[in-house]
Amino acid sequence: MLFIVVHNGIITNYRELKTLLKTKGYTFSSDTDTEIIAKLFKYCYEEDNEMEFYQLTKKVLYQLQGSYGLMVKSVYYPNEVIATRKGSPLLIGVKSHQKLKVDFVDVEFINENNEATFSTNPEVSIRRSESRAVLPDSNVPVEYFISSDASSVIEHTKKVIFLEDDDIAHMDCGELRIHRARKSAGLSTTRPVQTLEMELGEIMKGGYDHFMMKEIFEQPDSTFNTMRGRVDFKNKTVTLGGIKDYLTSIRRSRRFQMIACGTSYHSCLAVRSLFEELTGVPVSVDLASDFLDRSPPIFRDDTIVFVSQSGETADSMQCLKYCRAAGALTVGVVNSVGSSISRDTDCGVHINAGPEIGVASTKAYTSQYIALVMIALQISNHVITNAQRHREIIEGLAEIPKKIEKVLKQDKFIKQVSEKVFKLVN
Ligand code: UD2
Ligand code: MG
Repeated sequence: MLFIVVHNGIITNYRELKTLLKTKGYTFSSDTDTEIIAKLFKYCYEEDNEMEFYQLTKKVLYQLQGSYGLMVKSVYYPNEVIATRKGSPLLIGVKSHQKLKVDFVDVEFINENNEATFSTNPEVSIRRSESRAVLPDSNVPVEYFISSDASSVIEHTKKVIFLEDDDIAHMDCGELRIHRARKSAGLSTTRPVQTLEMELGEIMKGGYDHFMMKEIFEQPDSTFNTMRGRVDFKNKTVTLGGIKDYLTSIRRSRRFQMIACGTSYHSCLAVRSLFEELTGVPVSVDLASDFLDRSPPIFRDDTIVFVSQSGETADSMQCLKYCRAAGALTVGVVNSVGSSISRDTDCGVHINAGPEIGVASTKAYTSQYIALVMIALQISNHVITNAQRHREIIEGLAEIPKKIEKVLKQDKFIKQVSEKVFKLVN
């Protein structure tokens, strides 16, 4: 194991790369796209083993297509770690017992013209010594935490650096430097060390054994929070600040396309018939991966709805890029404020369910469903013949938190029933 890789995302040209590496005599022990990354590192290293780790990484990234959050270690570079991203989120938590000397890290541009060559320009050494990096002094160790999500880092440190696409973070004996895989115009040349606002308590398990349990039991609150300030239960109206300026365009659409993955996809399926009933416009629901495979025609007057808890779902992000390029109106339904999908959609609705840590989605699902119902209500509230139906639905929404509470109160009973049922099955 000469190179160790941790990978989140999908390498789309891995078949081509695999074929190439096979012709060079490489063998593979898995069918994963991730394995080709490690092998490609080895291949590039054997071609030229004089390079620094970040230069080698640059060379490898030049070959990769798709999306990745990537961490790499190697026996050839002891005490060094690489963290890099493209299309998948990645951040570095910085923990030190002493106050950090810098509150940002400069991005080091070494080779501005040619992405694939690594000249040893004399300028490099000057730039290096001038640039600000996290440089621990030998007595005060610094720890780094590499993660796709701030919530997993927060129990260790609140100081984080969010990497941008194509950033290569190089940690070497405690020093952290950030390089670029390729030149991109207009991008900031520093990465600030940010302090997370999130409180530890907000994401801790709060008395439950599992986050999933906690999140299931949060639903009376989370569903209410989704509607808070948006549904006027007295006057039976809905106002979504996030889409109200786009209503004219949305109502002009002859069809809606919903795109999501996993549980979010199911919330789209669940709401589809109500959406069609209220808006009178056909609604298609697609898994992001399926949509990408087909690359179906998208028109300028289509409204495309992207549903994602994290707002970072790689496949959905790719669909978003595709639909934007086609000129369609894009609407996000997202839990994480500031996430990629939230930022890159034209407009949207944050579901405000609070952080969801459990991998199996629970409270995000119920809040997505409610958000989508609210969107359907808002889009169709200019149609007078809908008024009575709208009132019924809003009365139904008002009851959801209490009804969930009632069900959850029966958890002991539900457990007893399931224990009995599963015994029968066994
Ligand atoms: C906004 C504020 C909320 C409160 C409220 C007062 C934020 C995040 N929300 O809530 O804190 O001050 O106004 O009326 O500051 N968006 C997208 N894509 C998405 C999701 C959202 O583009 O996937 C946009 C949306 O179009 C809007 C902004 O992000 O411009 C905030 O969306 P929201 O749903 O949080 O908006 P709202 O009015 O409920
Ligand atoms: Mg993978």
